[in-house]
Amino acid sequence: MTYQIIVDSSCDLLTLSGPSNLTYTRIPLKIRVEDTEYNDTPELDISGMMNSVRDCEGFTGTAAPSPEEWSQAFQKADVNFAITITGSLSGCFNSALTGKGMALEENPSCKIHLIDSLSTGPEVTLLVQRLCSLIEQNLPYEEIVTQIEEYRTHTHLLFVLESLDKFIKSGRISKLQGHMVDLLGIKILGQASATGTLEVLQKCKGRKCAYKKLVEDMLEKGWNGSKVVISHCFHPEAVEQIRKLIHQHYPDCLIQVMPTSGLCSYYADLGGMLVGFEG
Ligand code: X90
Repeated sequence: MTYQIIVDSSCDLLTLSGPSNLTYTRIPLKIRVEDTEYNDTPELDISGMMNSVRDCEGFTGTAAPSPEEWSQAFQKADVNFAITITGSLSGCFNSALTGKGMALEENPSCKIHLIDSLSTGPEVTLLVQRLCSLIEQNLPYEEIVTQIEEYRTHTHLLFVLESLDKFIKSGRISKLQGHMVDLLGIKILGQASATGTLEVLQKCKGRKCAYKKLVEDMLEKGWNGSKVVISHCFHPEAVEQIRKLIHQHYPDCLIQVMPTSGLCSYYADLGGMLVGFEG
């Protein structure tokens, strides 16, 4: 029996080490800067892409993978688990759903469990790693589905962003939510809401305050020192600040750190911090 975990490139995790019958596949979203299209693969020069976005006076935007791309991926294994970025902000989930239908038409015996993460980045990484360990334990398909569905009810995503510019421009948050955030020095502490939208929790004066509030909010959400995943957009110093705060509460807490993918970098922008954890 061959297994596959498929994500879109909103998941920052580039490689996964698991059992030999498990493949990890990441389907790239696209980032458009006027006439140039960047494929969000591990080879993408994210810093170069971000510079061209910054310097662009015309159109920039992103696009989800096509149903065909999902369908082709689904046909590579007997059992597939696919996780997408929140369907409330992206067409990825719908595209994967159509792709699933296409793949099942080709091969009705292949198994596909599709998950709308209602989130992105590090929370998806947590789901991937949990799926990997469930597959490693040789559990039956139905049991893996039950356990991952249970697990995801207590994972969370918090983030600190310096700008909501891309969300406002692309109409992914309301003008009201985006209101005031471009004031100098204001950092936004937010969360992936229960329905998979961007929810602003607080507007903080300065980074220090935002990171402190972030860790306080983790505790409020029932985090008790279990694994934390941090994705950051070119901001290693902030990772260290958050690491210190986390270790003040739980000195042995395991913290996994990685750079944001092209897609998350585009939206989170320079200095953006995303934190996934179990509540
Ligand atoms: O389909 C597409 O073109 C992709 C659209 C993606 C929009 C959201 C990207 C979020 C990236 C930014 C901070 C976290 C916000 C989480 C809200 C659920 C990361």
